[in-house]
Amino acid sequence: MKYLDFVNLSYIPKETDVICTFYVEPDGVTIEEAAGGIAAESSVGTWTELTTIRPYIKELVAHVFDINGNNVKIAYPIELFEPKNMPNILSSISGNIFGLKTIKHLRLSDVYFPSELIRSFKGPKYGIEGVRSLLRVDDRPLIGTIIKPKLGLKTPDHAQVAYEAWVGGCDIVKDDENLSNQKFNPFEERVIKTLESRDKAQEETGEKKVYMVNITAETEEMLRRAEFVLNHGGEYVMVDIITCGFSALQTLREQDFNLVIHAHRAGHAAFTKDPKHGISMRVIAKVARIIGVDQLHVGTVVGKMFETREEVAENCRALKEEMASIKPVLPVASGGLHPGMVPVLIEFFGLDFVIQAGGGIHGHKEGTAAGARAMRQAVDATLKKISLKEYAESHKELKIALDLWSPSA
Ligand code: RUB
Ligand code: CA
Repeated sequence: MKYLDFVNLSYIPKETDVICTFYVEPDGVTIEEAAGGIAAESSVGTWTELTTIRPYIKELVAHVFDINGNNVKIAYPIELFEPKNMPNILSSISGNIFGLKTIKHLRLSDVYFPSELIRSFKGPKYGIEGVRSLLRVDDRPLIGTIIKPKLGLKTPDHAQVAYEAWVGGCDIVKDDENLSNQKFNPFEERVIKTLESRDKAQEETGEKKVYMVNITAETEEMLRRAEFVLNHGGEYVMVDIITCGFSALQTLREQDFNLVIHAHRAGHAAFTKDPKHGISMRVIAKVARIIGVDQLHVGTVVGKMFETREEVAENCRALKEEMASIKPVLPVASGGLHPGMVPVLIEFFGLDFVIQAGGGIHGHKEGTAAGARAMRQAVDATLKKISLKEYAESHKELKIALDLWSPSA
């Protein structure tokens, strides 16, 4: 079979097919040839005709069934993939094809996964509803903070900053993506001390508080850390899903621990940022959901990160849309957020998301507790449909935050 034999524009995809949408820029060949090359190399073909093709191989051919400008759709028979094996699936649909010489730019922009494949994975254990009932908050976005500075604080200071964030009004405190088990803040001691702060804050405020401790490490060590969290009364773990890898994430999820999994996506932009090349965040979001995270960073619309409104909306849809009856995942907005941005965030995300701010809380002139209070006040004002400016007249923490940071930059 030649590359062009993989182009079949009259093919009607089956419900059981995996369907990929690619953006393709050919280099020195036609779009048909480039698309056929992708379908061939990601299914049963190669650069030359083979003497080893048997008649039954025909059933396993991937079909380019739609070409619209540079956008190409390819349908893959489900038999090409091993269920419950995400690395296997991704090695086909996002593997060697990125290295083909005849393709200048290639982006896997979307994937449709058939129910049968989705159901072979666990999916989220808690999802949006589970997180909401754990936190006992159902009428507003959840408010979280990342302890800052991201690295360097010693354990007692880390636990103290966490305590202040909780009493100020945060529901969630989380570690940053690169805090693990460094000498200045060892993992086990941090879990113990920070959960003590959590208990104290819960008692004083009467509100449910949670600590998302970063367990990112080599897989077996990560499992050990998850158990440590569980045995010390923690309810949440955070994993850097890109640097750990999907297989490690799946191993964690397969344990079925009673732990909510917060997914940080540090490193995703190495392949999601270029609109012409790589893998879209929407695809990462679907993969993470199918494996079984409960919360995932999706971008912010405002703030310090790059994604467009359209991309963030796509990411949210990937987490919430109907998908073989697996639970929807809670989107997390994080990166350069502060209280002045809350109206724009709530308008865009609605109520089901986490507003997560590091600098926008610990950078408050009067400290962490005041920063958390300002964030909570911004949420209260927005839900009461009062402008932040007006609310700030009677809420001094919000006033200080608004004076410090411009409204939606
Ligand atoms: C936010 C922060 C988050 C990143 C991740 O800190 O540390 O880890 O923004 O962003 P701050 P994303 O609130 O001080 O900016 O998940 O969108 O890539
Ligand atoms: Ca961070």
